[in-house]
Amino acid sequence: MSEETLSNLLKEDRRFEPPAELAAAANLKEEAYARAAEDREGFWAEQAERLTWSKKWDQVLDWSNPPFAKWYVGGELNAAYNCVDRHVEAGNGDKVAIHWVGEPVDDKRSITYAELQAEVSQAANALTDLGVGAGDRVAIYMPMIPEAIVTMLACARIGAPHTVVFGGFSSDALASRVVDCQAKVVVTADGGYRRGAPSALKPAVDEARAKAAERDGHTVEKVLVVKRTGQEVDWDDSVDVWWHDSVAKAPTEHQWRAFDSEHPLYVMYTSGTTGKPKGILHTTGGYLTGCAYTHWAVFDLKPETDVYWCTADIGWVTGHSYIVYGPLANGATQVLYEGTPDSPEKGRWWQVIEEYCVTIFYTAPTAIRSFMKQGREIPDARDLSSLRVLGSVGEPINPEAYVWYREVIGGDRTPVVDTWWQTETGAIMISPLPGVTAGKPGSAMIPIPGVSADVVTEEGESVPNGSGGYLVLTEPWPSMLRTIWGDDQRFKDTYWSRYADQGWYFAGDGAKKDTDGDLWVLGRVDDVMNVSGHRLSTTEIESALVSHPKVAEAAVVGAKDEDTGQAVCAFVILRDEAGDGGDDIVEELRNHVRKEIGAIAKPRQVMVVPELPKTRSGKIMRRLLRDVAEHREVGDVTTLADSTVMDLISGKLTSGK
Ligand code: 6R9
Repeated sequence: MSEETLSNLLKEDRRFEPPAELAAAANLKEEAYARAAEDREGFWAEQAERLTWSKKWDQVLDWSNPPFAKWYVGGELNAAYNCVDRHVEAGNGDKVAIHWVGEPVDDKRSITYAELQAEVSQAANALTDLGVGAGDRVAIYMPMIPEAIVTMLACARIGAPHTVVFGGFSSDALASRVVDCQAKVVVTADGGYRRGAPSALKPAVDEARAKAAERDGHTVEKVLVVKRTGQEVDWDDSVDVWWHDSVAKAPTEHQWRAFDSEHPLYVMYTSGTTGKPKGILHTTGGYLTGCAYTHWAVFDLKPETDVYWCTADIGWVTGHSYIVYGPLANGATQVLYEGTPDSPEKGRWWQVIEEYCVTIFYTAPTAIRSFMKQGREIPDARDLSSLRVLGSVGEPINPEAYVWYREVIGGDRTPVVDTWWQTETGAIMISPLPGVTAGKPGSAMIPIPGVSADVVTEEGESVPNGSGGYLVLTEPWPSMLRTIWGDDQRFKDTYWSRYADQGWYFAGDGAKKDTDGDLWVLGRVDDVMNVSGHRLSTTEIESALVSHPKVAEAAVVGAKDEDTGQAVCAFVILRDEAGDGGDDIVEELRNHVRKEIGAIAKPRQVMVVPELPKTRSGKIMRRLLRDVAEHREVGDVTTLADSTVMDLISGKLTSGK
């Protein structure tokens, strides 16, 4: 990354100091950095004290067989007890754990910790009756309804690792995950709601079960089904069991037992660009410690007064760590939202924030950009003054979106925490602290206390400030993945082989240090382009495009080019008010990038499109755009949130309009 491009990205040079009141009462203060650096293990031992252990650990970290870590060795605990029962025992049984907001507008329900305890106990009893024991795997394929969380916690309670498969995935994707982790039971619903209409889930489970049996000889023994939409479903009495016939009738008391700190908690499959999905394994004590600590520190959570809302789907790691395990371990009150952001009206999210007086809000840049596109009148019509901390996750947040988020949603008052982490890291690793850090739009800033990261060259040299390289984590951390399910070798090869001599974790992201030493995550290394020998970040060019007043969203890919190795190809969505952008829109945008970053970054092509292909977690699937840019047949679209988007894009481009 050259000095010139770096300084361009930093053009937005405002810094946002933490509000004085928030800083004064902040959960984590500046001293924490030094404290953690002095005695890492001591610091992590203190964080583990947030949990209730049935048996205390003998050793904080066993790193004698890297990269296979053991945290809180010898300790025992139950994750569900920590997320539910202990809050009831502490006298908070009547406190709301979940304000569930269903998609049909009046479908809502508030669930207290005591109610959650009863439901989780019922589900634990029912799963036990279905033959699920400690160590057995349970696949969960459900909409965003409370039963999904209840099922996850019930699994944790009986020591059965869950694997949640996003409800938008195909039966094929479900089958491959079920087979990979040899799931004994699948928990699902007849269907869920999408933009007001019921959409079926159970048929995909039936298909997946058949595929698993035919192709791989794997038998799913039972399918537990929540009646959500009431739509017709095929039924096999020997396999299928209704939730209302089993869970709802089971005893509301269940005796939990403690599990070893390293007992597997769940397997989460990452979408992976190609090949077989990777089953990321998280275990109990370290993972829960990481979630509880970061949720408390990064969002400055005050469980007595805050109302927290994370808009992720539970089929994604963010839903696991920051809807289920972090917030519930901390005894928070949170909103759980079933629907899409703009259904039945564009301002639905802002209405929910107003209604529940949400104080902490956590979402993805892609959502923020789509709201920018709709214009500020929509959020301005709502009272959002309850908000005090805003979070961002999933991809780099471009400075324009950061500033809009802060000003329009946060009333120019709230800190924005840009949180970098991965399925593999289990919890937030790099982020500002809302009461400590002077926020810089676009930068995830520095590792949080207890985490050690660096940006290094191919050879493993730490890069000086002002330069870019690869992001690595240089010390083990409690919520780190333990392996790839069933594939220790792939675990070593993927994350630990590139810097094997140093023993560092290779994150697969490019990053740079600015002149202050703050970190800017640039995106996956495979998203870094090389144009005429210059390294260019897709994000940087996207950011330049989005800073143009007519552009709502942009995705950039590097396409093969005879002359320059790779060439910059941009796909843009225009803002509603820009209409078709005018005849010269393409030239206007190419020149805009030239002006913003430099001639080297000027796109070879700019294509105006109606939509961009995204996964459900909001990541743009650049691989598909690269197929378009390189005139190939478009590859596998099964992990797209909306698989028709590619047809829309191709149609638009061939019609030339
Ligand atoms: C939590 C989650 C991980 C990848 C990661 C990086 C990108 C996530 C980011 C970010 C820049 C941030 N990413 N947060 N990039 N700034 N704040 O997203 O997990 O789905 O496994 O994705 O997402 O590229 O490597 P996961």
